[in-house]
Amino acid sequence: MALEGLRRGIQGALSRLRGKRSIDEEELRGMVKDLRRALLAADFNVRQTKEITDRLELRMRDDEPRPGLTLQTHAMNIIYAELVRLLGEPREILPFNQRILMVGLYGQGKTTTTAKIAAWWKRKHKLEIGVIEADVHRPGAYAQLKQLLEDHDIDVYGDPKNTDATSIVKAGMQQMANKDVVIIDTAGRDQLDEDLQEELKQIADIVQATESLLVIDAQVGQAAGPVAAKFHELVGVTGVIVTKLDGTARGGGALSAVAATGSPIVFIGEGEHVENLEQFEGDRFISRLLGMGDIKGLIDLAPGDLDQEEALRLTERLMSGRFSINDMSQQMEMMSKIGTVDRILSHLPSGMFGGIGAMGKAQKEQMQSNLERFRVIMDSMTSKEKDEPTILKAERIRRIARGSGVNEKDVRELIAQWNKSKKMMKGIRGNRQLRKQMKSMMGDMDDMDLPM
Ligand SMILES: Nc1nc2c(ncn2[C@@H]2O[C@H](COP(=O)(O)OP(=O)(O)O)[C@@H](O)[C@H]2O)c(=O)[nH]1
Ligand SMILES: [Mg+2]
Repeated sequence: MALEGLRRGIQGALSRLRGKRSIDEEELRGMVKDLRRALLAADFNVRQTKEITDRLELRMRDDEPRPGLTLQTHAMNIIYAELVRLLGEPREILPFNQRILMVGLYGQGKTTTTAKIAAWWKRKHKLEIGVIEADVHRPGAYAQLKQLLEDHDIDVYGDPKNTDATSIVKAGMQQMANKDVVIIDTAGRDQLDEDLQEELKQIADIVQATESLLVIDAQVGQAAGPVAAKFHELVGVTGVIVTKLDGTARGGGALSAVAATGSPIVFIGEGEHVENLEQFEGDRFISRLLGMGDIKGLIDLAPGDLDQEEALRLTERLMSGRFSINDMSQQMEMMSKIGTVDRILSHLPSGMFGGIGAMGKAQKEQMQSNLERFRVIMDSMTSKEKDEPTILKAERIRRIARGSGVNEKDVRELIAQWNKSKKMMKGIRGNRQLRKQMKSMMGDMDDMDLPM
């Protein structure tokens, strides 16, 4: 996930408090220093860093932790609240009757993000979506956009031979007139120069955009603030997308600098692929960053045909104590719809699988391939067997193996996995703190007592 370094830095700072009931001056100063270093390394500016560390120091001295809360959790809650405050209020854009103008400097990820947003809404809402490629300065922009969206059933309009962006936009808007959403990708420059400004203004005039979304590469760090302010002046930015958060340790700078301009961050990009887009909400982002998990974000990753109610019900049932192979199968089904194990793990509380870091690449790949094989095996089980896996003895195992075309060993492996998952679920239930986290994540985030 993004900002891995910051996560480790904060966790390192907090680890000084592990198991402690009180803290002495020297330890407190050490912790504050660790936190300062982690924030600066993630490119938060000096003033913001000072604000956060000062508040932490003050509140660690003055605030009495709530009864039952460890000192470490207390400190984590303070850091959580401060970071969420820094990132500002979230804003969701609903994809109905929208004409969306994408703007930004050269190479920031505009074309990629145009495709990502179109695909995101298509996946979640099954709407009619059209995109227009109006970058006439970069040869191949149209082909790039078409290629990004080739499997997505989204109309792409462009005219690679035409060098007049405004006429492309006019024709495109006509062709896309009855779409629910039209997204217009524009050209960028190294600088926001006169020519580009003029072209953008003309396009904006034709489009009469309902939203103007600015795309900024996280790599630019603090400089994202002035860029956002400039574009805002020009076209009235209604939302910002910070891209390439996967590729830089310094993404905190871009996020916080944009938030400080008052333009809401609406999405973040975390990879080159069309599906590497996430809706941005500061509290959820920070919750994940701190290893508290983000169940709602996890569900966001899923396509529209994953019943969210069902997903929450399943999670609740898993937490309640019963756990059949049916439940495991459903859980796996849900996981595979959502995506790779990697993405799922980054949304779960870090205590859940003994910490994300504890799971190596090979292990993750193993889990992914198990998912696929297990599904085949489960198809050959009766519902009674799935309900009461303890009845699975040699003869049934043989039958299932034959029915699903695998070795008996594979079937036994599935049973072993079920046993392991069951134990893990038991472990989670037995872990009061983790249980509370799960509960608060599943409940309404608004009336959430800090998710600990
Ligand atoms: N790692 C990573 N690469 C990205 C992301 N978004 C875009 N890119 C890459 O950045 C480069 C420039 O992107 P592009 O969409 O062409 O930028 P544009 O000039 O603003 O349209 C391409 O190689 C993209 O694949 C992201 O979120 N993460
Ligand atoms: Mg482009």
